[in-house]
Amino acid sequence: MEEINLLYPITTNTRVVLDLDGVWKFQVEEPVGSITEDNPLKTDEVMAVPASFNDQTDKPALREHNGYFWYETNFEVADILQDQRLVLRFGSVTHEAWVYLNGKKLTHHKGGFTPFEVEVNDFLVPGKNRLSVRVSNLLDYTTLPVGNFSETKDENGDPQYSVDENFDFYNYAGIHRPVKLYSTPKDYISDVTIVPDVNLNDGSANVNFDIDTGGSFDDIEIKIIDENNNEVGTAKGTSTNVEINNVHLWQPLNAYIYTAKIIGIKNGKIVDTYEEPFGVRKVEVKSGRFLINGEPFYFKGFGKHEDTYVNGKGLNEAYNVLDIKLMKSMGANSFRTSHYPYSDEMMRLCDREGIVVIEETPAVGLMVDFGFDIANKMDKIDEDPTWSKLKTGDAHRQVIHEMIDRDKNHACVVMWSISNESAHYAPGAHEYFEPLFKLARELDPQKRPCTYVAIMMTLPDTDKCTDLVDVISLNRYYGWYLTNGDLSKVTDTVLQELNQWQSKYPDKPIIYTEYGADTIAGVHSPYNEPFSEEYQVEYYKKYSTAFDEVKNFTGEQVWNFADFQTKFGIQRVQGNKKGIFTRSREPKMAAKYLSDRWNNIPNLGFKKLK
Ligand code: BDP
Repeated sequence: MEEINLLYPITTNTRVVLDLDGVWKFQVEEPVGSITEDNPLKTDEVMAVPASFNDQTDKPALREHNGYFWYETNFEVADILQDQRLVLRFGSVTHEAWVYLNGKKLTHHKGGFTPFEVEVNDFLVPGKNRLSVRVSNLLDYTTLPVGNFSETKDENGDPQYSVDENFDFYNYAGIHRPVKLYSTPKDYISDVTIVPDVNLNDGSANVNFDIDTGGSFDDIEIKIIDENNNEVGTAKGTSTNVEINNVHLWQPLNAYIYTAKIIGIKNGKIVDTYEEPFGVRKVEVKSGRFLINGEPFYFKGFGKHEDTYVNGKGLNEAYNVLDIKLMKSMGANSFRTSHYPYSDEMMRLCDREGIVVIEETPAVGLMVDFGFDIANKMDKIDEDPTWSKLKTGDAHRQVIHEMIDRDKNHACVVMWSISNESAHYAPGAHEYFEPLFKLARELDPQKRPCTYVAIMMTLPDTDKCTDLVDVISLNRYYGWYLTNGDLSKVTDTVLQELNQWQSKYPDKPIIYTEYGADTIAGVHSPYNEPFSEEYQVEYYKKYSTAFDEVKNFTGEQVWNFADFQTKFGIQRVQGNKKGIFTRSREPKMAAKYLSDRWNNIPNLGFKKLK
């Protein structure tokens, strides 16, 4: 299968990175077809990049716009870079982008949560260059995430689009992640694949390197540098191994990062260098346990969102840093990138901070008529038409490919989640998912475990796909969407279901990837009423009691880390309020409860292998 090269742009002694972020011109394309790449945008409207456009305005019509819109900036390239290979890279544009330079088409990319890049040398002109990006935020039954799309005509006959999110987060859009122009020499390192093989008995590791290049080199040299800047191994060649003795393992919350310095040599001279940070660790699923470096790991943490005030889903590094500190102080060790791959920057941060990540594709909403009426859905699962209606296969294959290619070297990523809450119980589910799991396993050089995240209708006797997963991941809302206000039976229900899964699949670890209750910060109740902070605490207590009794239960990730924005709806008051923190990261009472619990559960060795 064709490889996608998505090395993160960095500066080295042979590479320069220019930052094109800032305030760009912005214009909505209304009517459709009224703007083309030929002329500069005629607008006074501006938007900050990277960020969602939606919350950078006081105008409701702009915030809720569905359709096409344009961004534009100008830049000049220094003369000293003219003989270099110049690449324009977008960290992500949500959801579809057509990119033009000086009115000429550079590239097109569909999929809002993965990077893409293009060489621009042949398109540059002397002086100012006009970079324009046409973006669409439309979603339908072919895209990931899945949207309910409809089109009408206005009084002039022009199309008006509407997208109803088939999922529970606001459809933020725009240029969400950094835009960089970077240089490489004409002969360059184009990709690095690192696969550590740890020998836990003698404390050594054999690290395999595959280096791809563009142009040509006489030699490739690899140097492994430790955290004290000492060289601890070297090798030559594009496909080679380096042995590290007395290896420092990358451990949850105790990261150790080596740097692989890749050097491309031609005619006796260094032509290109690239540096890839990596951790050495072993991940396995065995006898109902999730092992990291040979020891049973217990996931403690959260489902999250990329979601902050004003930035929307745009990169917000200060929030990323704060979020990880808050997680650590609570004794959490992990999160899931619900419901799409997060930024390169977040993944690099998690590597360094020792945060364990379950990385998820944007396959969310793969269930026709998504809604919160679980009880009603449960009665109709055999008639669910999802897999005959959705046409998401191509997008799904593409994003699995892009996600794994981008993040294959990250020590923090220990498992891929192929989808969130799809109709895994419906006719046709297995046929849809089997090839996707096969693809992910083929593409991942580190052969990480794979899972999907199961909605409440996916039960031991209704699920059609559990044979495909290494780990059973469950989202459960007993005491919230079912029996709201009555927590009396939650522990028993949870326990009973977990025991059923365990006896049916005794070798598969089970984790909860979501469970939660909407909670309005500051609402209190002596009767533990729903929406009060007390109810949220009681809710979590009931689940904890059940979890501790199940041998193969190896992780709890609560829903959600923080309150987040959603579409409008009678079940949502300014968004989803299941956060343990508010949207501005103030803790609710449950933060204290979970922090007391998690700080007393070790990351490794909690539920020992017998
Ligand atoms: C699940 C989804 C998640 C929602 C959550 C909820 O996986 O995206 O936000 O429930 O309803 O359906 O709060």
